Amino acid sequence: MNLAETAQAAFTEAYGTGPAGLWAAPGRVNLIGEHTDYNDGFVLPFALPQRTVAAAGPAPDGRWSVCSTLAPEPVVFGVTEPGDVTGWGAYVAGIVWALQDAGFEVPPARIAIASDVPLGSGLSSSAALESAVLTALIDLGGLDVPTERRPAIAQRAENVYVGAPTGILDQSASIRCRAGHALFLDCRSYAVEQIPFDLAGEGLAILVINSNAPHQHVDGEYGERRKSCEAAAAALGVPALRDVSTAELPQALDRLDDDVLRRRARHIITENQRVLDTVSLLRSGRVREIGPLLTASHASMRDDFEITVDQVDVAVQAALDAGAYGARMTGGGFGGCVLALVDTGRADATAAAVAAAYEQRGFTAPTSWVATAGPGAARV
Ligand code: GAF
Repeated sequence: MNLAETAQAAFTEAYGTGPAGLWAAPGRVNLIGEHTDYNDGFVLPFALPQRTVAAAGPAPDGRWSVCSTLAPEPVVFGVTEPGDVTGWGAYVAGIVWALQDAGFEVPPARIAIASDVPLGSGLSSSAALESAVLTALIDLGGLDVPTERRPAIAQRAENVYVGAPTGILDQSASIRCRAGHALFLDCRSYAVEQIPFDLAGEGLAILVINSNAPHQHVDGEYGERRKSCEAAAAALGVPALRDVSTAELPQALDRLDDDVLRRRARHIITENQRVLDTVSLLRSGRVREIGPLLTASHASMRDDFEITVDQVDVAVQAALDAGAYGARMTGGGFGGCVLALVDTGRADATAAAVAAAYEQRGFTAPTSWVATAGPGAARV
């Protein structure tokens, strides 16, 4: 059974009837631009082929029910406020709440979820869930919600209902990415440019390496980073760190008297520039040349933003030693995945080199695969 069939079967099993339709939304890899989103900056994700499928149909009881292949007993809720539904169902209840809060009449629905986005690996499994449910409810209700508004609604579900202070990157990637493209997003204006990202044509591949490191202190550390960035922007008298250019960096650093704030700010300011530089290179087809930018991004996350762990640092170094053009952690940090830009023919050898480095260190074995840029959220 493929994923859509699995979701359909889960729906029928839970509710005793078939769904009205199936909607899918992908996880993502962020090529570059980490923690820049909540600083009003730039990001460059692409959608993974791995996705979350929501089988959905109208609910005669006027409420919302959601189950999944991992949790077959439906979570059921009526009109809802933040705090009512907790656990994984909060991501779904949050979408219903955020849509209603934005003024839309959300159709009561029964939903069943199936997903092959790895959970807790920094590949946006929660945004994939939110985006699949959001797209399903919008279509079921015939709601007029323009695509460019949708990520902010899903983000609000996560920020206010779930209580995670995340930016707009993941939901934008899941909803707005296109197959064969990376999404250049301005997180202040929400303007996007679809950047052609055909690596196979260049003889290149993005190898994704799941460090399989246990996520630790993710929520608290994420919130801390966000607060530090806001404190640095306030101290510099700008609305957000996006408003400081790399040319202004030396003076900005001089004006910050706290070493931690200085390093946090330096990561964001230089990372925004690396996104812009990566986009320029990709626009002119110079794909291999983005490698050093990826590696510099990793060093900045490791040394200045301090969000990496040993497993991801070892994976990056092993990939580079095996000949990768560049490598970096992707996602929020404290575990998760690394991406490496490699010649297509070197993907297996690079994965093997990382696995060997892990074995030598006694780490849990990594999981690696070549990622291609898939489509954004849509009806299946
Ligand atoms: C997580 C968050 F959800 C995103 O908003 C973003 O900040 C990312 O970490 C880091 O770039 O995925």
